[in-house]
Amino acid sequence: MKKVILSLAVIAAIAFTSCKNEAKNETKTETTEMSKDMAMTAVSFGVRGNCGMCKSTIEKAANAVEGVSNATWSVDEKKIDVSFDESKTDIMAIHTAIAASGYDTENVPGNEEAYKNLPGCCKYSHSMNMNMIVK
Ligand SMILES: [Cu+2]
Repeated sequence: MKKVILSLAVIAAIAFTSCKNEAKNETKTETTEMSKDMAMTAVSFGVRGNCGMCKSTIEKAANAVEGVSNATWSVDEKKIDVSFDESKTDIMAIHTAIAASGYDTENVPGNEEAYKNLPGCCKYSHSMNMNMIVK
């Protein structure tokens, strides 16, 4: 019986220690992300598209702009979240790059030639709503 209690105490001690370590790690990660965010400008704007292939084309176009650190397009929201370094590029350059790949943004219509060359499943409707609110 004593042995059982002892081993329980050991397990509890280990669990407590590992919890403590986890909490420490979380705090560390948060600080790193925060300082990264401060150096970067984050914007969101509407971009039309249909599917996962659109997603990779749109994100590739945005990420190819120098100074863009992260671009994520949401198929449900028809919206892209972009983080970029304002000393290297601006929002218009990102709109233009996405439009050049054939996709309409809320400010720049997609390049027609590029649109024609999109795979059939990606030929989105030009009247599609953007910036959809999704729960
Ligand atoms: Cu597509």
